[in-house]
Amino acid sequence: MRETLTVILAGGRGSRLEPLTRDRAKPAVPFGGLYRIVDFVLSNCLNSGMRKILLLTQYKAQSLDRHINLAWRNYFCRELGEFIDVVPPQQRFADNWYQGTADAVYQNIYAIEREKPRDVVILGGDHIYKMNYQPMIEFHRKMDADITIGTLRVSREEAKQFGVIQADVDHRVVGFQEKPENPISTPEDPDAYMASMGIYVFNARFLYEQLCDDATFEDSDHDFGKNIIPDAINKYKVFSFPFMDENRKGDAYWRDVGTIEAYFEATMDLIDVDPQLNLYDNQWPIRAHQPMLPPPKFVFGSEGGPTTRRGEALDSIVCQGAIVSGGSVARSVLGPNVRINSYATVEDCILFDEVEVGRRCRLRRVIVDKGVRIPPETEIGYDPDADRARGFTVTESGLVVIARGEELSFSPDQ
Ligand code: ADQ
Ligand code: ADP
Repeated sequence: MRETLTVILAGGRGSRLEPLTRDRAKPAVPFGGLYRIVDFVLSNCLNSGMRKILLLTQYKAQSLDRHINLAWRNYFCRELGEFIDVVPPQQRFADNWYQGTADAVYQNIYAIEREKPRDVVILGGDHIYKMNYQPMIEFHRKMDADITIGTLRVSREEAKQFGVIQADVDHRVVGFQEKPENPISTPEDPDAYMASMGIYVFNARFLYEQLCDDATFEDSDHDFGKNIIPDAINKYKVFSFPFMDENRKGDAYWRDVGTIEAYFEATMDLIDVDPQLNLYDNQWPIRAHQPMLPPPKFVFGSEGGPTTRRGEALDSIVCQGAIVSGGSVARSVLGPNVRINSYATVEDCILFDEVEVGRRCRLRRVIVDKGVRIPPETEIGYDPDADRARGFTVTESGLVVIARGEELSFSPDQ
């Protein structure tokens, strides 16, 4: 592992996650109450023993940068050759910012070479999964591969959004389609498709050569999925490493939370009684920034009488500092310092840090960004047209997203 350098691509714009990515990069978007999306890949790195990390950022990196400093810097010891460096675009070779993902790596080629790694592992910064990368690196070395691509079985519909791989019985990649209209299935099952997880192990020297070559091609997008991988298939040794769940002996859990719907579904997966991605597994801890906050508290409600509401949360995740006072929460995730007031009902919601839900509010299938105060007696998630008219983002399935700084002045103040 000491001969491995890890590069995490954390510069995705995340436009399909708007408005959650309005002020922050996609890897910095909160997930599961306590975490940021990037904490999953970083926890995987740490748990796999990968301790030389370059995190390449691009858009709106301030929140991400601060998070890395608060949550991650202390796990790495420079004296032992370990580091996590957040690298903004270098603009060394060009006036513009990074073009594709390969360009992002190319612009940092000196920082990579300086470490003299044997292999370079390239990972996306915005997927939710638990994976030990060691077996993949060992497989790459055993096969004497130039590139090894992490892959996963998906359905036809899903396959269209990913790179799709065709491999022979020895896992040698013989075909690759980037986000194809007509994906090609695996030979053994016409309903199964092998998707690229966008994670790669490269032989370091081979990577330098490919990036330098690609940089000279003017008509290239300078992207791994669009250029580097498809161009390498027939010329070099490219292998597929299928990512499996060793405990469940089947397909592993991996989610691209690139859209609001996918983000919501993956969050709801955490609430399952027996979740496929278990956060309570101390064999594979997912680390996060844990501010010093008091424990969550549940209060019976301030007024007596027959209509008194218990403060309760069922099938939910509730973070430190939250107070549920006389309100009822179900199938939801409450971030740190959230307040739920009396007679409010919150169902199938995701509330980020410091959201306050006023008395008698009714919220259903709503995602609320950091610090938003919902005035008393507000109803959200019951009438999509009304929600759109208030300026909220409403998805096709009726999920409502309330952005940070949204003025909620349509309801009487109490
Ligand atoms: P996409 O996810 O569409 O497909 P892309 O948008 O290039 O690929 O993002 C890959 C990763 O790089 C993301 O983590 C993103 O945040 C980051 N990123 C994008 N541009 C960047 C830049 N200029 N600088 C730094 N980071 C950047 C890719 C592959 C597919 C594969 C999917 C799996 O191309 O073949 O199936 O990932 O999600
Ligand atoms: P996060 O919510 O991800 O922790 P921060 O609170 O650090 O992010 O904010 C990220 C960036 O967005 C900062 O540069 C901050 O100044 C900016 N920002 C915060 N709130 C707003 C807002 N309401 N409108 C515009 N920019 C904002």
